[in-house]
Amino acid sequence: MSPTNLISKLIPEAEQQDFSDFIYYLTGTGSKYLLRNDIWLNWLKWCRENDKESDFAENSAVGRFLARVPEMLFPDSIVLILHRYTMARYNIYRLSADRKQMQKISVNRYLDYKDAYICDNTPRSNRDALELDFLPFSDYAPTIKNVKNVGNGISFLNRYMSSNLFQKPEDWGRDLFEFLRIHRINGEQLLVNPDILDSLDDFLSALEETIDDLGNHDENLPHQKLKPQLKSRGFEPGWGNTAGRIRETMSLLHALFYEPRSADLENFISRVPMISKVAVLTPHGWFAQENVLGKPDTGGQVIYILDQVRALEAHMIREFELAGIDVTPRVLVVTRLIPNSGNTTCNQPKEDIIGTEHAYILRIPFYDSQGAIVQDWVSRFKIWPYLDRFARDCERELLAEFEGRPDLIIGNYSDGNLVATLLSDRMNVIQCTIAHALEKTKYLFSDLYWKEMEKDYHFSCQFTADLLSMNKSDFIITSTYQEIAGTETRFGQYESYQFYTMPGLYQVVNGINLFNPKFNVVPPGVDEDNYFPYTETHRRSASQQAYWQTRLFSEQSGDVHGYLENPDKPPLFTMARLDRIKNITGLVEAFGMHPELKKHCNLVVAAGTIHIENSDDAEEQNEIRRMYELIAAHDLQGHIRWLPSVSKAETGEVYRIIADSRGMFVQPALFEAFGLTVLEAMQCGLPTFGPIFGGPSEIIEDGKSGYLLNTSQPDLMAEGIWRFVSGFAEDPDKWHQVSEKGMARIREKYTWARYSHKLFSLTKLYGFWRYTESREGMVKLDRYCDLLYHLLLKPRAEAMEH
Ligand code: UDP
Ligand code: LCN
Repeated sequence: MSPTNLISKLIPEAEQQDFSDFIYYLTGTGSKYLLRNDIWLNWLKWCRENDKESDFAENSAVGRFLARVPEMLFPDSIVLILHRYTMARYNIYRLSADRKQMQKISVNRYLDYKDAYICDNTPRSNRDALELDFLPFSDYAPTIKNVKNVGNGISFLNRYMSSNLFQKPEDWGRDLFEFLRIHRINGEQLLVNPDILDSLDDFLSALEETIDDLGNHDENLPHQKLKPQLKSRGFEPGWGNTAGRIRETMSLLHALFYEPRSADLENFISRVPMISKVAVLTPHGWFAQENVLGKPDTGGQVIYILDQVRALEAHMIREFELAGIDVTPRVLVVTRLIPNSGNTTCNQPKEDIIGTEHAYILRIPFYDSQGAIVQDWVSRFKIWPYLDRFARDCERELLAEFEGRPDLIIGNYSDGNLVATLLSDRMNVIQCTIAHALEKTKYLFSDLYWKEMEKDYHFSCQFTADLLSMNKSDFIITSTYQEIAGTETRFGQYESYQFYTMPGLYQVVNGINLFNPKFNVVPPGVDEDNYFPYTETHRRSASQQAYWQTRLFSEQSGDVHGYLENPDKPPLFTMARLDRIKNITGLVEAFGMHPELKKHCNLVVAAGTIHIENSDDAEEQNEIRRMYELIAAHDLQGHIRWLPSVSKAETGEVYRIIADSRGMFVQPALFEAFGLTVLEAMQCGLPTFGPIFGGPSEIIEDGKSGYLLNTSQPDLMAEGIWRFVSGFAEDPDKWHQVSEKGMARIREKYTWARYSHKLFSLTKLYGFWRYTESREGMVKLDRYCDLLYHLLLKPRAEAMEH
């Protein structure tokens, strides 16, 4: 039976000719493969050229269909269309050469086409490819049904476990009781004395009596005074620091056993002091507290982790205080020791983290295959051969430093997540994954053209490591929802791992289940001591202000390029690493090509270095060259200042000075996984522009708390900025409105206090889940991942060294 022709179902008859004409137009562009942005820009162009009415592009059936097409492939005379009919769900269509027949094809078939088409030598049906499929392991875990709930796994799991507690009290109630009975910190028994309370029934009657008794005490009575009485009943410390809090915690637990509501489990479990030792893995190194900016891969991740560690420690200190126990929390950031580390401290085995009491950086060297310590910095793309040994060394060091196992292992970025996975396996410790940036979405076509890119990027190792850690980790936190499942019209970063092919290596037909409750959105915050509104003048330092006022706009200095003819014009400011993806040169070009922008604004750039000989990174050197070319080509002298990167502690004041001059912050990246600078600038009160590609599209509410730009082309970017700047003339208050809304947005959604509360709740809830869930599925997944690690990833990584 031939497959059904779906064209009439998808495109109404009245628009079928437009659809056909547009596809014909696309085939005429000569592209083999188009992604969403190009498809959409071509569509807008086609509509203009064909005099379509203004709303046709967006509102016609063809427009609505195309808005949901992330990829089109043009093999021979047919067209393959990936249609994302709702978030994270797809149909794939094959359109016949006459564009009249549209038939569904399977994911396997689609990947075969891609293989065959991209690699001319691959046979059309690439049945030889290794097929990776993680879907069968999904059967062992509950799955979220509604895509709107993706990223809020904690609520789902709460509901699931609470209803189990209610419906199967004999199993789940016992599990919860056992979970509490085994609870110890640093060898000290907490909550329940297992010798006194050895059955669930005894425990529940003791709980009821104690709740009643506690009601007779002053609620502020300290725990110490109640200790003997509680102990005699079988209750150990950890319930609270006062009679009132102990009673509250016990009542929450009591309600869980008798009339559980979904929030009770999270409320109760988040009070249980379970975590005191946290290991944070970030192996690729160049991780320190000063002078580490400038390497291509030491940006936001370092800042994020240092702020995170401070927030986690502060949270644990407060938690132990409220629980009425005397425990010192410990957080260790484990990274690579680099003997040749310039003016940084990356060659020191240990470094205390400023602003904490007991957190420190622990550095462990990489060893090569001959057993010698690797002396120099190694790019994150080339560190794969060292990680297996590094993980083993970490295990030993962590056991020694913590005098036992950690309670939580947090991985960062692909390398840290892989090491966290290996450690979590060996030590049987709960694992949290944080991607920061999944390079697969950053580097377009990096799966299809992996072979060409392998020499520099080694994506075969990186994407395999990503698959392993995302599938194995207990929970994954992301900074935005779009990082997981994208937006109505754009791919999510994790979503891009659902199915893809790396021709000649493998085809992934189900790489990750986005509907697994392990996914949780937990956005980071900003360091509120450094980043505060420009209006809080009492907090600002006059001398720092004076210094940066001159440095930004007028100082003649050997490390600054350019001058401003009219320094009073509002500055467009940008600050980032000078690598390709940050697209600083795209902004310079946009500014240069737009006469009105040039007339009304100045451009101030803080990025990299102006001296090419000071850069040891090829990508950065290219960008430096391009900066000079653009400044000359667009005659920008008198309109631009280009400064080297700014040290972290100074960046807050820099944003504020720009805000004093009614300036704006522009983050022009081609793709930004999250974008800490966007948060920082908004928090300081700068109207902020960010790309529609990636995290900023979720941080900024377009037109309200900032503006989103299509950064793929300089003219589109310039137009977007000009729309706002030109609006000042009509509405002089506009700048203030956007500034206010931006600050409010960050205050509301992005704070480290909220972050740490959520992270610990997740750890505890998923800890309980790990304890109760059926291990059968996990064992099978472990075996599958073991094979992939030992037979595919490890040999590839080892081969890199030679
Ligand atoms: N940063 C800085 N000085 C600079 C450029 C950047 O201190 O000259 C900091 C910036 O304040 C932010 C981080 O580096 O905290 C960059 O993080 P983001 O998430 O924006 O990008 P990433 O570099 O991680 O891709
Ligand atoms: C890495 C990135 O590329 C940024 O987009 C993030 O903001 C940063 O890490 C912190 O998560």
